[in-house]
Amino acid sequence: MELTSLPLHRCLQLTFFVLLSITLLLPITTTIFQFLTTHLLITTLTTLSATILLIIRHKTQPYPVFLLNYSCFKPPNDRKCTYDLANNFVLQSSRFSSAEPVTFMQNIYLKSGLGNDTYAPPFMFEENQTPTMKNAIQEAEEGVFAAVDSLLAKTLVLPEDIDVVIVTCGSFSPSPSISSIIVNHYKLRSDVKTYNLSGMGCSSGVLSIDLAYRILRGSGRKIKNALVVVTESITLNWYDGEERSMLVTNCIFRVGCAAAIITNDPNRKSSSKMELTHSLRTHHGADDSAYHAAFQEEDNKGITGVSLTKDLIRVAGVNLRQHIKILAPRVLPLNQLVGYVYSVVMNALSGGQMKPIVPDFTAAFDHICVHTGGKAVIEQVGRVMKLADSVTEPARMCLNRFGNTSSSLVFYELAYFEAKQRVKKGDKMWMLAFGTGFKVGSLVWKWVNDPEPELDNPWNDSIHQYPLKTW
Ligand SMILES: *[C@@H]1O[C@H](CO)[C@@H](O)[C@H](O)[C@H]1NC(C)=O
Ligand SMILES: *[C@@H]1O[C@H](CO)[C@@H](O)[C@H](O)[C@H]1NC(C)=O
Ligand SMILES: *[C@@H]1O[C@H](CO)[C@@H](O)[C@H](O)[C@H]1NC(C)=O
Ligand SMILES: *[C@@H]1O[C@H](CO)[C@@H](O)[C@H](O)[C@H]1NC(C)=O
Ligand SMILES: CC(=O)N[C@H]1CO[C@H](CO)[C@@H](O)[C@@H]1O
Repeated sequence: MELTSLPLHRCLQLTFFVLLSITLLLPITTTIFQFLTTHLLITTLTTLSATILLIIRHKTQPYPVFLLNYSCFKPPNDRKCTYDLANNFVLQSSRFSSAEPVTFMQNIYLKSGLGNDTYAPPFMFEENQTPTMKNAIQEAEEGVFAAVDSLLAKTLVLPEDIDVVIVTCGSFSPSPSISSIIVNHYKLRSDVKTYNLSGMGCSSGVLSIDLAYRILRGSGRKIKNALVVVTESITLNWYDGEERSMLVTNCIFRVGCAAAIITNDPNRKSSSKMELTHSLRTHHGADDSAYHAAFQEEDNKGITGVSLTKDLIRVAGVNLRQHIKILAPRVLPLNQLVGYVYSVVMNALSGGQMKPIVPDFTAAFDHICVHTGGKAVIEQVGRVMKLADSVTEPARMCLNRFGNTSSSLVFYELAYFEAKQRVKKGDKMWMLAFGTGFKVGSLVWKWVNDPEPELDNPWNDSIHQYPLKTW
């Protein structure tokens, strides 16, 4: 904290405290003073080293990092992917040799937890319904431009203020990249640093915020504003084969895009939404079963798809426990931490006989925002952390309304908390995401302002219908 940024009443309090201490400690200070004046060398050395230490500490102190604001893309109403639309698409394509995969997809769809209001990519609404590169770029551009336009308009950040652009898009990497599409469209500065991440899976929304955090904390404030764009283009990812484990993604993968401005500019703190206080990423890919749990490959007929094994749910549970072990000591309040550490020690002493307890994360956070790739994953997270249904409600409702939009989903969920007016200044929020690899990512946010109702909240026309009674 800089002294110049202290408000007046704080300065007065501080001065009062110092004066009071001097008066109370006067007898002791006089003795120390006499000692120091007679040992001049010690005094000089101590003062000098203390000053140097203070300066070093001040210089190396990382800057606080804020989320200024964010926007989510809400596609137009005529792009809704109802059950009937999805079903007709499958029937018309008549690609399948039997009715079996069709029935399988119908069942999955009805059990998936998705409602009839999610959004499909543009090509599904065209005459010949053929996915092309052009459609895929259209899908990506529509989402990116809508989210970034809205974000720049509400944050009053000019394109020339943007120092870093981080774009993440799981399975679509055109050339020039989506980050170049953004630089070209918004005419960004020539010294802007861009990062286009692809293939990083569903946790990449959280990990691209983590990347912005790492860049901004230590940049000497030469770099102030990072634009983070989290998107996906599903047009080219439709799976045409008949392998069950690969058909699942057809049923739950949907259109979505989000953008955020991350900043370390102290002048913008007062207009920011949240401060990022912790960030943790763990990678569990060294374990073969975790690595293979969600895998893009060719089926036995040579058709490419993403296969989701049943093992995914187990893997998510096991790796979440490992992730929590590292996160817990950093975020838990003392009383929870003591109990947890005790149970871990007992677990080690008893040779694994006594299972370590699951710390109560609701004591450390006011809100938990879980990445909601699928119904089974949400249920597993709820089981592992013993969360009440009310805690996973935003995740379930988000899956119902928007489907699995991959990495951008955590932002749609964040918008749910705001639309429901559940957050306020000072609240702590845990954002948790899982992704292929297998990766787990956590961001811990603290709200620095009371959120105001937003016109462009993606829930703005539907929030009154939620939460739904079913599951
Ligand atoms: C979506 O609509 C179909 C019929 O059009 C219906 O069978 C299904 O239950 C609906 N899904 C939800 C979640 O309401
Ligand atoms: C974020 O944007 C909205 C406009 O959509 C604005 O009302 C709000 O003040 C902005 N900042 C914060 C901290 O919410
Ligand atoms: C969500 O969709 C993405 C993209 O298809 C997939 O990689 C991921 O495994 C899905 N998540 C779940 C839990 O099904
Ligand atoms: C909801 O947001 C859209 C833009 O995404 C806007 O055009 C519309 O006016 C908003 N509706 C309400 C009721 O705020
Ligand atoms: C990591 C990654 O996906 N990089 C992509 C960045 O953009 C170029 C096109 O400019 C792609 O070819 C890369 O694959």
